[in-house]
Amino acid sequence: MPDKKTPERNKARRKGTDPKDIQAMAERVDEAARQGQAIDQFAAGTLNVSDAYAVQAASVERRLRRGEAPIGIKLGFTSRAKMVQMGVEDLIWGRLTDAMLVEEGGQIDLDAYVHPRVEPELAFLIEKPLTGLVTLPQVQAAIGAVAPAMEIIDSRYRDFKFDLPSVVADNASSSGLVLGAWRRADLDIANLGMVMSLDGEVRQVGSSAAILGHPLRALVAAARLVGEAGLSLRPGDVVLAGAATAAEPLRRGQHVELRVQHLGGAEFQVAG
Ligand code: OOG
Ligand code: MG
Repeated sequence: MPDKKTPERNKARRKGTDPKDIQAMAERVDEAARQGQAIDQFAAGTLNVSDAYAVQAASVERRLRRGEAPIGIKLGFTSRAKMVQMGVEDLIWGRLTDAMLVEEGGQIDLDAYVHPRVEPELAFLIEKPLTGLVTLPQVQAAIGAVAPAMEIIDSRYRDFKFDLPSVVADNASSSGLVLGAWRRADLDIANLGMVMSLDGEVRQVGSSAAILGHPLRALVAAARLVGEAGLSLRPGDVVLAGAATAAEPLRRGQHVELRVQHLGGAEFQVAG
């Protein structure tokens, strides 16, 4: 459609990205994920954070149109270790779909990814709706279960390097998740030891306390962030709380295992 806007109206327009550009950027990150091909991050200043979330939503919408189903959300940069590793200072969130689920004990193929890394997390299962400003007791009452989890992150950007808007647009590097067994969240999870091993060698050691000082705070943050987006955490949703330690690059043939104190563990294999 021809643009009939007067210069005055153009000037009055909210400063931001054109919806057509949002769709084009969404296609770019989505195609990179689909093909496991690295792309350049968006040039500094081309995208603000709120438009980056619009790109994220549009890119995940493309997945849903291909038949994927939403299963929940993930948080990013909830620990100091992750912020330092990636040089990013703000909490972010991304959207998870069923196609990202990797069977516990199962196998992944590196060809499907750009340069995947794995990180130790906790997952929560939402039992009651949660959105907006909520308290820790409200969060506690809304959780059905907790599980040890590993996230497989795979930034679509070259060299795994990005600024905040770029990583938000790329769905917070969401790529895969491995869930251990769920158990009722009736134990104290404030400070659980977490050990991640690659081929039997301990590579990352941390505590659930590294996640915002208490992993339940990740759910307080998740409720606030989805609330700001006009959304809600719904019963049945999975929430990944964010990594407790830095992430480890994955290599062919590797066996990856996470053990979490009192919660058990999860493992998977990288095909050779
Ligand atoms: C962004 C995602 C961060 C976490 O757990 O902190 C994240 C990235 O590091 O590529 O998933
Ligand atoms: Mg993560």
